[in-house]
Amino acid sequence: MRAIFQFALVCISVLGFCHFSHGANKQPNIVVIFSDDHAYQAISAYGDSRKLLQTPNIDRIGSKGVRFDRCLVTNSICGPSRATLLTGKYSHLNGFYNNSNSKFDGSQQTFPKLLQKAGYQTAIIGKWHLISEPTGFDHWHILPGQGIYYNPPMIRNGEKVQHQGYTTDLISEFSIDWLKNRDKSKPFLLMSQHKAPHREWAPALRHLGHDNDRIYPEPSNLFDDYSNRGLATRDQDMTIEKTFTKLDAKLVTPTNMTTEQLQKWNAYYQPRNEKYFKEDPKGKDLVRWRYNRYMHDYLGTIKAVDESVGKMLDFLDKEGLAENTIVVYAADQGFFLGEHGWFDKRWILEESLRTPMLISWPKVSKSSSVNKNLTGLIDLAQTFLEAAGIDAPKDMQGRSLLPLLNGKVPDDWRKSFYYHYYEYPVPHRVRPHYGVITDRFKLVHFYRPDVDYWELYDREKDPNEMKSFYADPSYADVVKELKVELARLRSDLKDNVGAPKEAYGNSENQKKKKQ
Ligand code: SGN
Ligand code: CA
Repeated sequence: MRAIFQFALVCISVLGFCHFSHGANKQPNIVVIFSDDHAYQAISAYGDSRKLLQTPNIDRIGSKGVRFDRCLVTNSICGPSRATLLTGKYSHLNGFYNNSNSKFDGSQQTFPKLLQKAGYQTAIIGKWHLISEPTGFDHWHILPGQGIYYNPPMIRNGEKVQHQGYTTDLISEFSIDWLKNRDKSKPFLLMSQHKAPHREWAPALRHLGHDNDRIYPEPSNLFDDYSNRGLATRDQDMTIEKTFTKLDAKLVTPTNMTTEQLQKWNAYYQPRNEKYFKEDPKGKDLVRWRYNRYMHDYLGTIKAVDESVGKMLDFLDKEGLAENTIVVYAADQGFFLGEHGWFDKRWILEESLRTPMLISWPKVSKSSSVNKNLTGLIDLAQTFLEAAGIDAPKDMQGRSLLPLLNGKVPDDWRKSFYYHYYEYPVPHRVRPHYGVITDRFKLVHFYRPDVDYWELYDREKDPNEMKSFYADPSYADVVKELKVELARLRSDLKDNVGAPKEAYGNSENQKKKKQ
């Protein structure tokens, strides 16, 4: 009798342990690998027609899970997009509108805080860019501001630290070290956030020359003349022709390298720069030269990011963690790789609105699948909470992607998506605009008094978004319907009261920072 009683006690305590601890793998681990300005055109899994580069490791996430083809951002720049990821809310509710004078209110609700409260160990390593100190993380080790590519200073749990090496490699190393030293009895959230491939696109020394001086295929609209669209499109400051600097072109050297690093850097760039000065290209030839330099450098930085993803996936495999770990690869927004003659982002146009997103959770996700629904980074907070068995707070504005991970799209999945960009005029002079996006159309309103007009894009007829159909009478019904839908979204999402003046940034601050 006593033996039976003891046996029952053991069973109860084992069951109890399984129920409450991570031992039973109830709650998944979460690894978010988040890069800065990574265009989907520069991930081989997305199959860009230019075949810009191979990213075998990022592609591995897609082959174990889902490639999201229409993952959109709510406001296509860094800080705002990151604030949306953390809060599951648009800029007008989380208060972070722009990169120039917004400061993240760290006392507000975020998904890392909710996971932490539910027993997760949480860490963020790499680019943060939200001005205030991170909250909701047991461990944080971040780049100040934008961060730099070589020998970066960082801030580790409030303390300044100086590192030697290439930033992408360091972030990768620190991320894996944190995993090695974690408390193994708890599930974890790790946000590993790269600086690359952000401007000024400085590759690792081992990747200089990665493309053997390839001449890259050009996008068909590299020489866009901006006709058939409004003033905002013509009056921006983000062209390869006019805005690209000497630093972008590597005609001057970065300032923060060691002598040894600089030697290797110069061994690659100097002879090529001499050739450039000798040939002294002008007009379209100059744009073409810059475009090729841009592609070499931008794609070069991604090589290190891809290697870093490979190391992380290998580590999870080796530790037996892969099966019950959600791995997300995404960026804070998309990027123009010469389309419309541009670099940078900000616009509601496809290249900057869409961000790459690949998610695997082998225990749940259907392998090698592709999702074409309208999704967003704003959906990730609720996705993680649902995966962890936590009820998402009602004021979050996305929707869990969990059903989509195994191919079940709810009938009432969204058919339209709302976008609102603010920062103006510095940098890049992109006018504030909001709009509604559907599978086929985009209705956009540039709405400030200096420039106030509408545009309509039809991606079926005009996939490169070279023309506004707003004034075309045959689209009158589409415009009418989309205006109703836009008003509905603005009201449902509570963005119909007008933004405060500060939402648009502070150009004086920006100028000072540049000096
Ligand atoms: C810097 C860049 C801009 C870029 C913003 C925002 N200029 O100001 O080109 O648009 O960051 O980027 S730079 O010459 O200083 O690199 S974001 O990714 O942080 O939003
Ligand atoms: Ca960015």
